[in-house]
Amino acid sequence: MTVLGLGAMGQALAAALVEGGHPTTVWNRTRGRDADLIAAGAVGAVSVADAVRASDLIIAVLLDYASVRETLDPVADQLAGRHLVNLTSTAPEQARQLAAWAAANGIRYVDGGIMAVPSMIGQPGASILYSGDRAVFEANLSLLESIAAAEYLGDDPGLASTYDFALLSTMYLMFAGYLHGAAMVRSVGVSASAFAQRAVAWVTAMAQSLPDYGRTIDAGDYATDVQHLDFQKAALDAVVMASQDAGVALDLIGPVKNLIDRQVADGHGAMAFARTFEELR
Ligand code: FVH
Repeated sequence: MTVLGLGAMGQALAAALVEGGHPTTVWNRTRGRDADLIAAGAVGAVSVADAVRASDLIIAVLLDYASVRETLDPVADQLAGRHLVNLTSTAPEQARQLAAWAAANGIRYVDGGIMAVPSMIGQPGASILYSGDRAVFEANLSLLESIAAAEYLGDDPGLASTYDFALLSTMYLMFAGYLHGAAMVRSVGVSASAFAQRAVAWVTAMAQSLPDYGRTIDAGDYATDVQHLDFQKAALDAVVMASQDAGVALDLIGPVKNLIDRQVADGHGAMAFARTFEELR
């Protein structure tokens, strides 16, 4: 197969493929980034057209949608009839546009969302979500499994990217929550490392309630006897006051308080916190 793009992730993917014994051709816009891979057994292509012609399966791991189009548009003819797996992060609608572009050029297309950092590639724990042309996914499954656990989500090429960014949103907000808490306890002399240990235990315990949240949301029934939004409002008011006392900016926690205040003001105070889902759509 061919890997287009030898940034941190492209290098990791190509290295795992070479290590797995797969004949691998690599290409990168800026020359010289293929040296270690060639030393390990990969073939370095001098042009993207040569790289595409070398394999039936092309894996693109470029910066963004624009770089994918800039790289692939000129070689659409050579890509025709081949399998293209795009692991570049793109918004769901951009993934659908790429799939439409591929279909118009006779290219079989699968989009992927990498749920791993480069050091995880080829290791247990790395996973990649795929969507688009199922036959392409299935035909290349054993190869794809050699870089990370592979899961197919469905025909819609935007699905993998939607899941990818939904999980990233969950991750960013979790890290942001930790940063806010670390800033609070710093006001009483606690190190970020010490707080991290407590945060891991607390976040792990709280994450166990996510399936309950999911069931509540899917049922659309937000009635609750415990910890309703009126209760949460009191709690968030206290958190905000404690944050202000600690001299911590409200950029992160403020929007959460606003969401709760809005629902209470609209008469939903007796509902569960999970009702906030409805405010976000
Ligand atoms: N690294 C990570 O942890 C994350 C994990 C989740 C998925 N992302 C996405 O993977 C894509 C590639 O990420 P990366 O880490 O390899 O990114 P860079 O190291 O910055 O390398 C970028 C490569 O893209 C090439 N490139 C940029 N612009 C162009 C262009 N106009 N034409 C052709 N190639 C282009 C760049 O080439 P060069 O600058 O060396 O010439 C690199 O090969 C990305 O979507 C992440 O969001 C990684």
